[in-house]
Amino acid sequence: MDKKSTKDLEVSDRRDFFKKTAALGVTALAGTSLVASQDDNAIMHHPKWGQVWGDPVTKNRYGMPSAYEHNNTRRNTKLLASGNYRASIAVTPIHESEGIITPNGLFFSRAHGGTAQVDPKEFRLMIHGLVEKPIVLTLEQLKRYPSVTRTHFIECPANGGQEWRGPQFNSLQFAKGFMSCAEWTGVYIKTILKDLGIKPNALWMLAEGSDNSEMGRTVPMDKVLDDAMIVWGQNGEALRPEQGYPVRLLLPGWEGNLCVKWLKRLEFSDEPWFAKEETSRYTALKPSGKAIQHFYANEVNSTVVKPSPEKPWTDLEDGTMIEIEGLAWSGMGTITRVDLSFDGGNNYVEASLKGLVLPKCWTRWSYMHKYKKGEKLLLTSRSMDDAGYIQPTVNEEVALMGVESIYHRNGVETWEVNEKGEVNHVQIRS
Ligand SMILES: Nc1nc2c(c(=O)[nH]1)N[C@H]1C(S)=C(S)[C@@H](COP(=O)(O)O)O[C@H]1N2
Ligand SMILES: [Mo]
Repeated sequence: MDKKSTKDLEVSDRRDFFKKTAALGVTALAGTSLVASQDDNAIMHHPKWGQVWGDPVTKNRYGMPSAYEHNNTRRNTKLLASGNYRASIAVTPIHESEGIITPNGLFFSRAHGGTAQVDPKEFRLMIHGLVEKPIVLTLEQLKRYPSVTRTHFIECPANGGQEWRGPQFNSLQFAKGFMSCAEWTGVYIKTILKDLGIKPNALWMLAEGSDNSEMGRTVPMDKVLDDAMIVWGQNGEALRPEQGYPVRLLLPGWEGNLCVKWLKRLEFSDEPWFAKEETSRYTALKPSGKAIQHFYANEVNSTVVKPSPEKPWTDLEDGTMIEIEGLAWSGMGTITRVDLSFDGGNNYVEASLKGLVLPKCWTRWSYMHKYKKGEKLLLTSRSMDDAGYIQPTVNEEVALMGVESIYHRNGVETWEVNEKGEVNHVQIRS
């Protein structure tokens, strides 16, 4: 073992610290610290939790977050979706998110017929239609196919859809929480089709759920053969019931509604199912009255996470170095760059991408800012992806789509930081 003295460690930690902060583009740190030390004697007290035996290690067979984190929960409101609590949507507290993974208990959840409780022993998946060997699989049989693990977001295409005409929610959770990101484990459908044999005239795949809504969605074959997956693992454990336990469809980057949960049937066909039984696609109405029909991938998007209405700067002291953090994502590819504006989109600086930068995945970004007490800011972020897309301004988006749309809103979002450090959701028409 390396026997460095504490002093050595301190020195090298400090070196690392300055290397890192230099990499973040922070200058003028000499003689100052990121966190100002105040008169605070708390460290002098022997805390009460250290004076008693702790809970037995087996108290929670399935671990729970600290009781002090009780506010970090999904939330729902009757304003969202149908207003029926069973068939509604519970949104993710993005303002509390760390990194790019949403914990399973906080993953957003939308269910048209309530959350089904599927008995895995009774689960069957039927794969039929234009395949050489139609089959009915048990869960165990399905899991014998070679599996892969991939990190992807799922976003309801109605994320932010209440806000075409202007902000409705002074909240990041409600404005952008119809999405989450997880590490999924399952099998590529192309792997199964190699085994079963697909007929050349198969052009569409119908996926159907076994829940009360029997949700059906049709997916074009090129997506099926690209990266469509059937998944059973979510962040290192079985899918949660809210995510479709035991098995759901995952179409990386595409509309969340297509990712059918509690999956029971895949049928391959030479015509789109919605030509027969209409249940299966969302359209986007343009100002001309025409609709875009085949509108599947969630476009390049981003938001500032900290600060946000839920994470204001009211307690920040003048001169504090503060990290502005956000998320960027694109259903078309990998995030290549994120810009941040302090004046509502007139001028931009480039933010740094943090940690893993993966395709069709949340990407964390940050920018270090020296806070001036009383300053007023309009924080706007704008992201780009490797498919060549850039997030539109509000006016660009409205010119194309009008304001009657519900789905696929990805125009830039702005938080106003007022002189007290409070953060409000505003819309800048530029
Ligand atoms: N079987 C079934 N699948 C479903 C739904 C449903 O109601 N039933 N809701 C869809 C919608 S609209 C969305 S946005 C996503 C949400 O996935 P999540 O609940 O895991 O976040 O699931 C989709 N899959
Ligand atoms: Mo959705």
